[in-house]
Amino acid sequence: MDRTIPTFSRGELPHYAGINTFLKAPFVEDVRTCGAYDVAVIGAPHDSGTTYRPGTRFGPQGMRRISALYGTYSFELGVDLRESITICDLGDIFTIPGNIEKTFDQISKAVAHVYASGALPVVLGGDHSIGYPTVRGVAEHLDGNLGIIHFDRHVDTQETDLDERMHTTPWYHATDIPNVPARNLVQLGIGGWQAPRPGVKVCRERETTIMTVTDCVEMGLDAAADNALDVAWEGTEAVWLSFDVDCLDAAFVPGTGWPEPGGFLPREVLKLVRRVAERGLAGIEIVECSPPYDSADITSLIGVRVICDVLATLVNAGKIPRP
Ligand SMILES: [Mn+2]
Repeated sequence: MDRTIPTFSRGELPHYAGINTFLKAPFVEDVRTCGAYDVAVIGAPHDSGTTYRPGTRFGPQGMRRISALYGTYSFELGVDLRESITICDLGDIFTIPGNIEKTFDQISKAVAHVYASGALPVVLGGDHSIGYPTVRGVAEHLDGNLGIIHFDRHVDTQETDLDERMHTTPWYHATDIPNVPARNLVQLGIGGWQAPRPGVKVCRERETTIMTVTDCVEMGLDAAADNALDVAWEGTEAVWLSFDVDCLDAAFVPGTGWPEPGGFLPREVLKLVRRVAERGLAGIEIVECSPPYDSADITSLIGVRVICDVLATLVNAGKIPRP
């Protein structure tokens, strides 16, 4: 019937064909032009900060690949991302395996560049050590303070691990930045047997807010989201969303570094991220997605889904293009 079907696959169709940027968004080689887009996706393929299972250096590739499964329209949220905003894929940051500190510098420079351009940074991790340099990159371009909403089973607040700044340490160093106060760090989904006592001690000393899965479910997801927003936005100018896929129950995220049973259900976590995105975000990162350990791409898929739901929520709330 359709005589306009081209010989070569271009654009979204067929979904299994083509070159997989994030949501088949245009790849932008000249990073100086990223400010022409509302949203810029960048990969941070770094797993030298892992302390158990590695493989998150393949996280950006894994999420881009399975993002081909999605169109840009959500019936439920009433948004077509392609109609509402412009998205580009900047490719990956040049990271150096085995050189965590040099990689941190690279990530901060890249995120700072995107944020300063006016585009909303969406960072595809990478292990959770990148949380420190991403926040550092945004914070240097703010006049006021930056809050952090952090989804995870783990607190990630100890000063060092294995004598280095690993993926268990980002928030200790992020909340040492003068305009990133620890009192504006709220952590949702913490629990199980992998929260190290040195990290919990730092949370107590710095008075961060920890909300366990039980806390969130028993107070109700709306009340939990309201509480998280109150903490993160108290006296701050902007809020960063850091989403560790392991905040979900281990059953849903086999492709991650430290799986832990008893986490959120996908529908719970999707509701929470949509609620906390309503007030606007400085950017978002998805971390700890390790495709070599994944099963049928389901871990990469939840990472993509969180980004899409957050972007649609920001569109509906009038928060992108960034005000
Ligand atoms: Mn974690």
